[in-house]
Order: sequence, then structure tokens, then C-alpha cells
Amino acid sequence: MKEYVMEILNIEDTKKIDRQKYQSIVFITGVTGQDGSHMIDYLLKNTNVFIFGGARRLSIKNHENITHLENESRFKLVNFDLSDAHSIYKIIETIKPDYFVNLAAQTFVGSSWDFPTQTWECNTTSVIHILEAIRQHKPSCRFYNAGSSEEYGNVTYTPQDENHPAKPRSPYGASKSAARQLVKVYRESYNLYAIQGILFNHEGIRRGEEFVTRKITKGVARIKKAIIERKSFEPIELGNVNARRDWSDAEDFVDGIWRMLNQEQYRDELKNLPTGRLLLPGEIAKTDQQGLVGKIREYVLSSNETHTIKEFVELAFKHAGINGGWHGQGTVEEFSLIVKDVEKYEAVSSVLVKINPKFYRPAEVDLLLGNSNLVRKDLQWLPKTSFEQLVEKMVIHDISLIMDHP
Ligand code: NDP
Ligand code: GDR
Repeated sequence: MKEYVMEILNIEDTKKIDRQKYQSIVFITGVTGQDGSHMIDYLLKNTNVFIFGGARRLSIKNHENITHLENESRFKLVNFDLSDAHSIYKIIETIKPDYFVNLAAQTFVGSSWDFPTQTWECNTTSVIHILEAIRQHKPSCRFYNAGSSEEYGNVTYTPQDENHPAKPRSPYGASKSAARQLVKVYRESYNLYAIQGILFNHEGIRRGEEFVTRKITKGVARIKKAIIERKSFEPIELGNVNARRDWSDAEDFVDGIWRMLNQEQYRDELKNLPTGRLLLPGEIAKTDQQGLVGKIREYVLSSNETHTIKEFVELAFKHAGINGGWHGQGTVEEFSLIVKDVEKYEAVSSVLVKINPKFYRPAEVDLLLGNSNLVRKDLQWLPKTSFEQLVEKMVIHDISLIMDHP
């Protein structure tokens, strides 16, 4: 892997950027992660904005998702940590961004039971600091906070749209649900363009390896290589394979996020509205029903399809040219190579997937299926990649990765 050499600015150095050259200044958090890195690519391709990306200092850099931006003149990394309120205030006071896109978080639902306080601090407390800093230093800044279908949790109806009540099942879901209330309170109290989209699962080749889709596609690639080399292999170990999720491509979702942040460009009824008077620091807005902020919406982004983890497994192996079948039930359930293929490949091992209860969660979200019809109508957003194409893309990527970098 190529070493990453991009300079990381300290906060004062950000003043050296000539703001006049750019349409807007955008601050994005979580740029080393999946969505943040795709958001940068999307904005560089489709707009003339300048982007500051917040990344925290780590002993060993994890910048693979942004290495390709090394020579990009419209993007700079800035030292930033969500857990440090001072850094949040200082960034917003100094940079005064036109957009603040908060994609950083403690994102792994499973870990949120092990680290509930850290999950809350990162996903909820930090949002208060961002909102307060925007209110005090740049009230015209548009703020996007990453919401989640995990807020719906123990669902009461299907498919879930924007009106579904919050029923979180994990500390993660609860942290996002509380953040939503804060965003709403600040939007209504201070006339801020502050929203939290409700995003169902989205994946891709930059997905973290603990999440089930990438865990499966990396495992499929490892097993494919072993089969080609006539070597034995260990199965992929999974938890609840009967859970259902609404999966999409992360690249489609960053487009939806940007549309949510610029709703007057898409919604006819907003095009001629006054954008609302910008408030002075500390000033509290009167009801702003006529203005833009009173009319902006928080949308669901989803594929409007649901699939089990089992279906993801089957499709992922199929795209690798490996045919398997399920046997047994509960903790002894397995997905194994079909007999014909064991013979064909002279395979040394045959179990492809087995269940390990260690991956069960204390409380599960069994079914998620989104209804994103409103955003499709209002903002003309449409996902381009189907479930099948997404699985294929991830499998092909991980196979080529393991073949190129064994
Ligand atoms: P990732 O796990 O890929 O990325 C998370 C990012 O947050 C990383 O860049 C990470 O940095 C950063 N981060 C974590 N803690 C801190 C901190 N204390 N200070 C600064 N940065 C920090 O997540 P995604 O890109 O998948 O998700 C983006 C957002 O969308 C998150 O808020 C997530 O909860 C939400 N979401 C995601 C969905 C999905 O399916 N992907 C669905 C719904 C919501 P580092 O690299 O240093 O760890
Ligand atoms: P999720 O994603 O919890 O939906 O949160 P994840 O991929 O972790 O789990 C999806 C489903 O798969 C089941 N599962 C396993 N999950 C993992 N990680 N590892 C396993 O071995 C395994 N076996 C079965 C889980 O129990 C679950 O039902 C993601 C994150 O991106 C959140 O940040 C985001 O808010 C939501 O999606 C929407």
C-alpha cells in the first residue's frame, strides 16, 4: 500500500485558503471513512467548492480511502476530533464553513453495547457542540448530521418512511435518535438550516471490514483464492443470518445528502422563498414559516428492497463462481460447497460459512425496509446501483485486491 503523505493543517493554517476563488467552503468530518471519502469525490466532481476534511490524529494512519486525493488542490485535511469540544468550536469559528457535513461517528452498532458512553459522546454530545458553534459563529452554515434507520429499530410498520417513530434497539440507535431531537430543536429555535437524513444501510468497496457485507466479500475473496490454490480454508463466521436489511451503494447516498442540503434547487415550492434572515449570534428566531428553514425536510434514503444476510452470502459466492447450499438450523447452520464443486475444484475444505454466536447482538433489529418515495419525488434522487450490482462490485473488488496484494 502506498504511503500517504498529505499535509494535515492545523486550524490556524486554514486561513491561508483564498475563499473568494470558491463557490462555498465545506467542512466534512469522517473523511477517512466510507461516506466522508465518497462525499469528497462527489463534490470535487460536481461542484466548485473547497473542502476541508476533519481527521483525527492516530498513531498509525488509516488514510487508504483518501490516498487518491493527495494532489487535489481543492481539498485539505485538518486535525479534528469529535470528542474535543474546543476543537469543534475553534474549527467553526476560524473556518466559518458554508456547509458542515458531519459523517464522523462511532458507527459500529455491535460495539455500542461495549462502549455506550463513548458512543453517546461521539454521536450525540458532539452534535450539541457543533450546533452551538454554528449558532454562535456562522448561523448561515448549513448542517447535515448523519441519521440512521437504526433509529427505527423495533419497527412498527413496513416499509418505513419519514413518519416512522423512533424505536431504537441499541445504544447506537438511541444516540442517533437523541441527536435528531437536538438538530430539530436548534433548527426550530434558531432558524438554522440543520437536518439529519435517515439513511438505510449503504455499502461499497470502502466499507469497514467489521460490517457484515464487507466481512462477507473479503471472506469470499479469501476462500476463492484458497480454492484456486487447492489449499484448505476457514469458513466465514457470522451471527444472525436471518436479519433483513435495505442495502444500497454509498456513492448513490452522498448525492442524496448533498440534495438534502440544497433543497431549494430541486423543490419548486422553495425556489422563490426568501431564504430567511440570517440571525445575529445569540438571537432567537421568531417562527419562520414563510422562510426556507421552516420548510426544509429530513428524508429517508433507501433502496426500497430488503434482503437477508443469507441472500447476501449466496449472491456474493455466486459472483465469485462458487456454488453453495444451506444445511442445518440455528447455531449449527452452515453454508457449504455443493458436492459437484467439491469434486470439480478438488477442494480441501467445504464449509464456506458457519454460525458463531459471539456475533449475535444483545438486541437485534430484525427487519429494515425503507420507503424513500418522498425524496425521489421532491429532490429527484434515484439510486443508480441495484443490490445485485452492489454485491458484484464488492466481490470483484475484494478478489482483485487479494490477488494483487496477497
Ligand atoms: P465509517 O465507520 O466508515 O467512518 C466513520 C468515520 O468517523 C471515520 O472517518 C472515523 O475516523 C470517524 N471518527 C470516529 N470517531 C471520531 C472522532 N472521535 N473524531 C473524529 N472522527 C471520528 O462510517 P460511514 O462512512 O459508513 O458512516 C458515516 C455516517 O453515517 C456515520 O455517522 C454513520 O453512523 C452514519 N450512517 C451510516 C450508514 C451506513 O450504512 N454506512 C447508514 C446510516 C447512518 P477514523 O478513521 O479515525 O476512525
Ligand atoms: P448495521 O450493520 O448493524 O445494520 O449498521 P452491520 O453490517 O454491522 O450488521 C447488519 C446485520 O448483519 C447481522 N450480522 C452481522 N453483523 C456483523 N457486523 N458481523 C457479523 O458477523 C454478522 N452476522 C450477522 C447483524 O446482526 C445485523 O443484523 C450499519 C452501520 O453502518 C450503522 O452505522 C448504520 O447506522 C446502519 O447500518 C444503518
